[in-house]
Amino acid sequence: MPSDTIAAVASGMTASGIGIIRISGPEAFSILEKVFRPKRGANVREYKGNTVHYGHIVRGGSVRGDTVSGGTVSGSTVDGTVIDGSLRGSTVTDDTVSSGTVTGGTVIDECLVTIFRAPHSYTAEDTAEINTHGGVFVMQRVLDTVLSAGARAAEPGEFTKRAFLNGRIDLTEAEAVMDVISAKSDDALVSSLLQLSGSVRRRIEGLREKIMDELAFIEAALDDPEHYELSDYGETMLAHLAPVAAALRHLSGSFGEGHLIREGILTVILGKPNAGKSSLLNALSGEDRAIVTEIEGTTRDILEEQVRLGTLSLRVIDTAGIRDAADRIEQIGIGRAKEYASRADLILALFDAATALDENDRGILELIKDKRAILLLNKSDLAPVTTPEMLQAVSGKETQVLTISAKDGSGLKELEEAVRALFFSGGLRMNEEAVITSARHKQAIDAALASYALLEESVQSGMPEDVYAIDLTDMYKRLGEVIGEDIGDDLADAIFSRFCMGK
Ligand SMILES: Nc1nc2c(ncn2[C@@H]2O[C@H](COP(=O)(O)OP(=O)(O)OP(=O)(O)O)[C@@H](O)[C@H]2O)c(=O)[nH]1
Ligand SMILES: [Mg+2]
Repeated sequence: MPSDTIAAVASGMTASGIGIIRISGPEAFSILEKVFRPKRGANVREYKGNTVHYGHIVRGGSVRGDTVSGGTVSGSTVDGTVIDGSLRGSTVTDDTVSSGTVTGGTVIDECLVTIFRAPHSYTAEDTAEINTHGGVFVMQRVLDTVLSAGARAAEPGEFTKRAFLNGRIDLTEAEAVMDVISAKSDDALVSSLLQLSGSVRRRIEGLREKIMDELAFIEAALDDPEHYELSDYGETMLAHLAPVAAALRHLSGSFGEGHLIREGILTVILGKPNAGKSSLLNALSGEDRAIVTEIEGTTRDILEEQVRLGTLSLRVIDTAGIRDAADRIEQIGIGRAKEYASRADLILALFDAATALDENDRGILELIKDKRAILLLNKSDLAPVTTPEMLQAVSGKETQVLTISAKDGSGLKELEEAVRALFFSGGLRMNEEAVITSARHKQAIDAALASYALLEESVQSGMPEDVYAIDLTDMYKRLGEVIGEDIGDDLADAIFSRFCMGK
């Protein structure tokens, strides 16, 4: 159990309305006492949990054990350090300062302090959250003050790590916290909130219990052969465990989908020059991200944008128009476009309804032959030279052609539905199902399945029963890794260091 007290800015380090400095650990309240002067005198160390207190953060004051009154802090510099400009010259008056309250010192900022008493806090430790004004400079000053009063600067993710080490959350929940913070779409948020609520943990725990039942029975029978009959138990055991293996395969299989939910679908827009690729990127992102002109070959480099399409998240890549270009820079751009296309999850192949299909278009159809692609006929707001039927005929693909206009945004709703059908056919039943989104979870589950395969082999080749126990133990341990049992310190450090500061 951690023994020191840590502090960090828990809100982002950018100018905003409110900044939060979080202090957690056994000394949280005695450190707070040194830096917080409440408006109404009260013993800071004895504040009740789940209460909020108004006052000021001061630096360089001293904690007085006796009661004084009329303590006045003016805006002048007391300990030689600079005071936050907005408070300079103002007067802060404490009518009554009771026992255990800081006196003197420089006012850094006015604030609200929220008190959480162990174990009812995020970390399960004594925690104080100081809400200050959200200026970067002020937050840094308040944090510095807290650190010089005895707290240690927290590592990224250390608050969440403590919640885990103190047993308040398991590892899948801790990882979900990070996913919630970085969720880029509604689906990603729903899946991480589900994980945070323990859906993956409960699923894994249920499966582990069944494995433990078998293990316990075999161990008992080996210990006490007079009372437990083990002969031919192998087949019975496999029959008991078949649903466990099926559930594990299902979980492992959900990773592909989970990964797409979490990272976003890598979507590459391909098309001949002037088809409207950059216009489509702009329409999807709702911003003027890419340069659009009527000049062919406008885009030369790759441009990436995270886009929300309904509840989906896409990483959309705009590329240079594909043609037989003489220009050297354009050639390089086209090379990059092809390279991205080769590793895309999805290609949006864009065709220009206002021009005739040409060799460049045929080249693109050839390029996407074996890829997951949606054919889009753009500029539907103009008089058609190429119709959907003509494109369909040339493509020879079963794929349906969608008509869109990057200019007026028509057809984008249908595009969303097409993407959803392509990737999440049958829909995401996330309310009922645990979806694995972490590569680490998948690895551990696959390792458990490998142990299960060994177990099947042992049974089929008539190995003695004590061999079963080895594979069962291994399965049990591997699944324990998912929820954070039996994980080494290195792994825990690696996981939590991926968190942002202050979480
Ligand atoms: N009317 C109409 N014009 C469009 C539409 N989409 C794009 N355009 C126009 O087509 C021209 C080319 O658009 P871009 O988005 O630059 O095309 P691009 O495919 O990125 O072109 P390159 O970067 O040169 O490969 C611009 O003049 C756009 O305004 C559309 O849906 N309707
Ligand atoms: Mg372009």
